[in-house]
Amino acid sequence: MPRRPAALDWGGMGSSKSVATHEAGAEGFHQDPPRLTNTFEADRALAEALERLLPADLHASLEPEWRGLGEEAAGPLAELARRAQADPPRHVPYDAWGRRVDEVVVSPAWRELHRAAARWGLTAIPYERGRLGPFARLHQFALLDLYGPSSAIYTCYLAMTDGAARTLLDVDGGGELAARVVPRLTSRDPEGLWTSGQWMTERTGGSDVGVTETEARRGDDGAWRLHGSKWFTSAVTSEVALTLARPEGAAAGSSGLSLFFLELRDASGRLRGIRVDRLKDKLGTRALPTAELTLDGAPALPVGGLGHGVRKIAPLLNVTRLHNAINACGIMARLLQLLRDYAGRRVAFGDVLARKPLHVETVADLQVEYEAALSLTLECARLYGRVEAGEGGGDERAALRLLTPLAKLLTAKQAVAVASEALEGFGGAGYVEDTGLPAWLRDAQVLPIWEGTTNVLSLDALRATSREGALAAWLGLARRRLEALGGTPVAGLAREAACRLGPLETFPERSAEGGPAFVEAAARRFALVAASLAAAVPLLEQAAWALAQGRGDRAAEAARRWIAERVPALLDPAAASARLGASRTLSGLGG
Ligand code: MFK
Repeated sequence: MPRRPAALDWGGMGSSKSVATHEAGAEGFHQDPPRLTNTFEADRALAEALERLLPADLHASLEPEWRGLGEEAAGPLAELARRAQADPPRHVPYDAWGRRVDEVVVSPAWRELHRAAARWGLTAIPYERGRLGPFARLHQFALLDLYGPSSAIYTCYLAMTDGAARTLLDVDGGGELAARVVPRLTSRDPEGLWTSGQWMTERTGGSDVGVTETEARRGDDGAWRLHGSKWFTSAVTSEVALTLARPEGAAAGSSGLSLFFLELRDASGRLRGIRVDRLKDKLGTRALPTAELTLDGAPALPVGGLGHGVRKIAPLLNVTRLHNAINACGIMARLLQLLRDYAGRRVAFGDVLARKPLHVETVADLQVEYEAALSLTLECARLYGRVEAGEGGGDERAALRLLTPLAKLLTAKQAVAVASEALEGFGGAGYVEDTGLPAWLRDAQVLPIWEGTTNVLSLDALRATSREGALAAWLGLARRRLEALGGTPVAGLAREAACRLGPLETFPERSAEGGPAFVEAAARRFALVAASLAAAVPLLEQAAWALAQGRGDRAAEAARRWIAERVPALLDPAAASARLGASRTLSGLGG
């Protein structure tokens, strides 16, 4: 049997598997499909990052969980995800006797994925403070990286549930509501875990939430009821939801909005003042029920008093954005695993793809994308865990505020690009539905859209920079960490990365000279450069660690390629100003 060449050993710890060839039986040629094995054991980048980031004793105690979930993800969970995607949710508006019931029927497999999430503690871990301290988010994110690609995007429920728990604790910390609901949202009991929706998008827009039209009216009994409609509500089978509404008479704009909590059903399971108008017919995430809703007197409770709804729901946004990032990582990891396996099976031009230099080169480039995405996302998880445990200083909190939108926007774009290239790596099979491969591209495409588009997040990064001093805080931390790599084999690369931080630092000041239109037009470039450099810092640390531990030069090569080839350059204000003028002409959107 031919051996897999070293160049394709980038990812797998168990890559000694022999290479199968195609079979040519009585029916003629047919291809050997890609196969999954333990997804944790196949992911060296994840395993080594966790080894570096966690104390040895904690790492040793948690590794069996990652290995266990990696085994489940390769087998039973992947099968549940396949069944959930093949049996999408249905809206049943009326029962057989004409009564409006608005049931959303999901597949049994979907419910099993919920139970598995509870068993693995996927929304519980960050709130079990005593157990893992500042490392809780890292453990949770490692598990999500493994569970996500075998969940048919059940992770959407988990993201919003985690975000709702965080928001209730932040906004209603000592209150009765948080005390009653958070334990349900963070339960490990498969039958007791509640999930939460996050209803923000209305017909007026998903980005410009300040124009929300839903009204909150207070009845004579003092209770609040919501009237309006919500245009995209994922996870509509959840028990509870957080949403925004404008109390009657409140000011226009986002500060006049209030944050409300809803329990969706009464004791008999019927929706309370909520009508499901229809389920969305989406490009991807087809196992996930996403509905249009009418709120017709839905009972709701204000969270943390009235007003400043957007500010109050922000913790939820920040949590779900980080979940988005780890989902993006999961998709990339899974496709790389499948590609590597397939490359050992698929023969073309007389040899397996694994020995075709151009194929090897292509897969290696995708691995660089994944390692950068994972480094940045785990960096956020590390910081978030420290902040939640009260160990992160003000600088770390501010840096996290910036890195959160950056991680979301960068990794989402990477996931779409990697999914597209990976499908190409399977040739025609990547374009055929019953291989299951096209779903990856469809699902990846939601990642840059929901929870803030790339442009909205670029503007959020600027907001965090100008209002919250987040850029300065992160730059300070990044410089110190790059300096600490002096004397290691990656010192030269660290110096190069540090040099590229300079233009970022002066960007806000320089761009302000160009006026508000220029600042806005340059925001995406700024965000992509900052995100790429934010990924470079932990990538370099990982590389230095791997070399020091004798783990080979995989991580160093990923860091080298990332910094040399993938970090874009900032435009200087004069060039960018000229570019904005040219963009108006080029786009046909005004001279
Ligand atoms: C697999 C993973 C799945 C993930 C789950 C997917 C489920 C899908 C469900 C959805 O897609 S729900 C819809 C998601 N919608 C968004 O993400 C909204 C996108 N739009 C924005 O993020 C806008 O930037 C925003 C609505 C926040 C703009 O609002 P405003 O009110 O016009 O902006 P403003 O005035 O700057 O912000 C109001 C306050 O919130 C300010 O605080 P102050 O009142 O103290 O001045 C901001 O600093 C604060 N704020 C805004 N964003 C923040 C934030 N604070 C912290 N973090 C943030 N990210």
